[in-house]
Amino acid sequence: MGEAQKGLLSVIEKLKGSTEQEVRIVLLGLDNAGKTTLLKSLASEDVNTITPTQGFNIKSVASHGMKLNVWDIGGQRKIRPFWKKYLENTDLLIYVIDSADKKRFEETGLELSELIDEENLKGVPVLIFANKQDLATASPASEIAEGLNLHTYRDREWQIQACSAMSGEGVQDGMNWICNNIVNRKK
Ligand SMILES: Nc1nc2c(ncn2[C@@H]2O[C@H](COP(=O)(O)OP(=O)(O)OP(=O)(O)O)[C@@H](O)[C@H]2O)c(=O)[nH]1
Ligand SMILES: [Mg+2]
Repeated sequence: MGEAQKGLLSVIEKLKGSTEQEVRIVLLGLDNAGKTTLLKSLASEDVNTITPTQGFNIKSVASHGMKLNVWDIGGQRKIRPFWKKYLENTDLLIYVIDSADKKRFEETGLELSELIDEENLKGVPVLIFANKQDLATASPASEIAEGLNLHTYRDREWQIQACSAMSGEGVQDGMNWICNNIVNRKK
């Protein structure tokens, strides 16, 4: 390839890069819900060596021609007060629930309803992953949706998706919803 062609190619590449849509996603949920496992699974990384998140992780994942910048923030009780600091300019919230942790359904529901009321998340679409469906004791997504009163959410798009971050099952279905939703919103 000649120098002129190379130059042209790099200009085209730069233009392509600059038009690529960037999307800011925050990934929240109680500790042990499986947020980091989900993030690693999205990035096709090993999911077997994960430890509790003390601060946050961020990864950029390419999907449907978009660049998804995903912020995974630790869910331990002592870290939750910091969630609010990450919500500005969020395009989408992913909320992860351990579907087998029935003892904490109420707690996770309260945290979600507080987030939904945040000014910075006004009208922001939310995808709820009913995670750990591979466990025999997991509640079905429909039951979790009912417990969370999702049908009362009228000010935003929402979706609940059953998944296993560990096996990857259901994760892509959730990502498809995200990408279709964002594409539709920007039209
Ligand atoms: N069986 C099963 N275990 C899972 C699944 N997803 C995550 N886990 C396990 O749940 C535990 C917690 O996962 P993490 O990804 O660290 O959870 P987290 O939400 O990031 O937790 P914090 O960083 O403390 O907020 C780990 O032992 C994971 O292996 C799943 O789909 N199925
Ligand atoms: Mg984590």
